[in-house]
Amino acid sequence: MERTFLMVKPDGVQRGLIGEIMRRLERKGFQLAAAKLMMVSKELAELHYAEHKGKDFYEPLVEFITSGPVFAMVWEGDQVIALSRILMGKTNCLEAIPGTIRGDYASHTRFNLIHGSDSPESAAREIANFFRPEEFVTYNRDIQKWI
Ligand code: RTP
Ligand code: MG
Repeated sequence: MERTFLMVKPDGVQRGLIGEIMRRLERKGFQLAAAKLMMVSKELAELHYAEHKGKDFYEPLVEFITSGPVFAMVWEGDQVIALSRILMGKTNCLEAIPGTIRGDYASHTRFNLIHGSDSPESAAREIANFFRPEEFVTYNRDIQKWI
């Protein structure tokens, strides 16, 4: 069973898309393990996006992600890291296919609604950056045997 860090970005919160995004993740069969509405500090944004430091989109990205509340989540399930990236759609708005979250709702490459960890290593690092152990809830859902 994998865990991944997913985050509705400030554009998704402002546009009222938290529910729509969570609905898709729930119906795919993933289980919510932790979630919170929060502001991202400049320090946390720089830690989270450290791999992009120096790229031309880095400064506007940090400004964007700290501009308003985000909805931070940890989801779990078999292959949830790769499968949730497929539900999200491609980063480039011209490549995000309709049917995906970004393909259906995003029309800008920076303002692309959702972040998702891209590997098990990123997931572990990002989860630890955003959540403390006591913020997790473990529980059984009967639905798990069907998916
Ligand atoms: P994320 O990290 O947010 O899940 O997105 P990602 O893996 O699909 O994309 P990544 O390459 O990690 O880029 C991080 C975020 O930076 C913004 N971005 N802007 N050329 C651009 O203007 C550009 N490229 C990337 C997007 O918000 C992207 O999600
Ligand atoms: Mg990324």
